[in-house]
Amino acid sequence: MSSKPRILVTRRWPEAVERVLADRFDMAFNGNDVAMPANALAQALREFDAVLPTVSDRLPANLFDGGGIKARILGNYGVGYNHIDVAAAKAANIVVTNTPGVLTDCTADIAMTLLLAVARRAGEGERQIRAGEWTGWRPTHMIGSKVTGKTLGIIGFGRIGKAMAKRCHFGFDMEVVFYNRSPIDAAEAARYGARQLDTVDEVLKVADFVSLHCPGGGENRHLINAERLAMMKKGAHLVNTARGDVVDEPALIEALKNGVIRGAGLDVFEAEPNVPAGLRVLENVVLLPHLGSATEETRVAMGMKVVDNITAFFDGREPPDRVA
Ligand code: 8YV
Repeated sequence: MSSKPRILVTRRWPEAVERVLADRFDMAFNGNDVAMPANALAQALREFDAVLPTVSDRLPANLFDGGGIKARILGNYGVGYNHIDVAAAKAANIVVTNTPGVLTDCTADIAMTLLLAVARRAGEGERQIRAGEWTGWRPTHMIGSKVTGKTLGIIGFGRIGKAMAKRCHFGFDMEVVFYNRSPIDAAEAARYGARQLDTVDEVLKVADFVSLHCPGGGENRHLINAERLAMMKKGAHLVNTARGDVVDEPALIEALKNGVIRGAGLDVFEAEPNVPAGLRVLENVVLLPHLGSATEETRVAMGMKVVDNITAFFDGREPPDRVA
């Protein structure tokens, strides 16, 4: 019998991180690397000292019900943790940690990729060439929207929102306005070339591009609904690299179909990996399979953050990235 804490890693992680985990802990994998069903996760909470979930695992309150819980920490692999009922975990005396900071740049890079791709119709162009349908250059071919010099509206001015502002303001000469729940010092906002507005609606009304960087779940569920989409400029584009549930997907599909807004770039969806057919058939949307943090450097750094968090916890120290 090992005296090391027993941990369950719910998906396969970068090899370099798995090696460190295997060295420090009595580690088990979910070998087939598919999302674990609720009953298996409930069982894991009763068998392991730590469970290390990802965004593909759902941990609602009922998983913590019924007693017999052994797990003392959930070391989430990712910064967003709305897939975990944190209050229920806390009530079951389970600590929850996340991985902030290390995925800021790569997530902002994906937001920028989507913004440029949807504005300049890169997905459509790719599809046209691959289908052998390009008939040659012409002055009126696949005309998009200019990005440089336009106004970006950011919802959620945390680390990733700021990184997006920096890219757009200093890289693309954009005017940047944002909504954030708490006030941001004007001098701090100016460092990112950005200016705070009082409401989400004010941002939506003036922005040519709206980029979402707020957490999912809770009061942010369907923050962008039919009414708010109607407030956006007719030629505006929406970019979502936050969480799928921040946007009412059926309302977005209607808005895109009816020209309420011009286009959308989406990295996240309400019921991943299910992407509604209504979105998949639209030409004016660019769709990515939740790639925000998907670079070698970032995925390793995220894993090492989880290692640091659970190591600190089992050493009796405060985990650096504790959220509950
Ligand atoms: C992660 C993300 O890959 O960290 C987040 O919140 O959305 C992604 O970039 C994912 O959460 C892994 O669990």
